[in-house]
Amino acid sequence: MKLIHTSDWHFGMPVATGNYEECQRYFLEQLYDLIRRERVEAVLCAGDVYDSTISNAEAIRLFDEAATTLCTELGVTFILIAGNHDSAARLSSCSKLLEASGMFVSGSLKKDPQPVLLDDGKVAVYPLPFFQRDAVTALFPEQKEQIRTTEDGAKLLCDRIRQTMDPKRRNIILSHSYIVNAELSDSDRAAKLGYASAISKDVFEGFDYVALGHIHKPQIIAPHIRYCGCPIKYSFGSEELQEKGVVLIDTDTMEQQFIPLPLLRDRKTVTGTYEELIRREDLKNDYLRLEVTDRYAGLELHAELLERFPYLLELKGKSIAGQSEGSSLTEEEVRSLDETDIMCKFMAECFDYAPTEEQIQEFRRALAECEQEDSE
Ligand SMILES: [Mn+2]
Repeated sequence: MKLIHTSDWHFGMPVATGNYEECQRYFLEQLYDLIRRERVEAVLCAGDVYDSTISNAEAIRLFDEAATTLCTELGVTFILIAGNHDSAARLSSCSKLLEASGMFVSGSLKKDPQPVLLDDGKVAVYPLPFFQRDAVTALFPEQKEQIRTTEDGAKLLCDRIRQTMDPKRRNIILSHSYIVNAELSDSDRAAKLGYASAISKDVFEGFDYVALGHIHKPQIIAPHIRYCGCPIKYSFGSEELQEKGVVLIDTDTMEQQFIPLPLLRDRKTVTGTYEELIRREDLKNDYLRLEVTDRYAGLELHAELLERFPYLLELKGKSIAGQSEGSSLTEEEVRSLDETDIMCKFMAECFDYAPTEEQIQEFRRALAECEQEDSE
């Protein structure tokens, strides 16, 4: 049978020009076409269906429509796990009831996840929703001492699956996790903060295929372990050059194929003079970061360019005298700065002036208040 591995839809993600709903709808249409064309029988979504744990009404409606189309109209089995962006409880609401319709949702972590059997039992799909170490120690308090990291937890859970799994089946695991040395994109916000919870690919030994979610760049970790990546270009930088799509798997041969899917809107960083940029008719439908080399990036220029390029998200102008060329920062630089440094750089970049001493004091007061609230 054929199945599709997808992940990180991030329904409800906001963007300066609104949200990505029309792009996500376009992706779903491509997905449905592929399912019909290839006679796909199951769709596996490895987490982050939603962008937020408190998803908005539009995002819920979109997910509702997608799930209904997949299970009812196209008749596929839809298996999904919660990612770190999803609310495990909300996502898995009515999950027992939904199983009758061919939808299998795994929200919070289970001691012994039961597989979803497909193709008359020839294929078993084990759902391993996103978790951190604490979730595993809560399930196995007697082994708390041995479970020191997220990786220890993942290994324990996979060991338990391995004990009962039938090697005659094609055993597939769905996991929302950060594998050591996976390559990140700028839209991997949460993953960047989660270096500590990275796990080794070796915990998945013995599975025939590991369908990963969490990291937005499609990539092969080992021949049978891969990230399909998110279906839309959610950030600038390296993600601009990535191909987006899904992975098609034939469980008879275990052959995998990355199927690139066309995007409604591409995402581009374009540098040029004002005259060069305004003549670019080809950029009207894309998400843009424009770098104008011969003008300052003021509100007026921004408004003018936005009229021409409705999906303009970022604008950079030439830097003012005395400032170093190019005011953007690398990630390492950001990590070496404290909050006040970052705020000063932000002000300099957006408004072309450094904050006054009074503004800095005000900022520190506000920051202290937030920290106070956080610790309460
Ligand atoms: Mn994600």
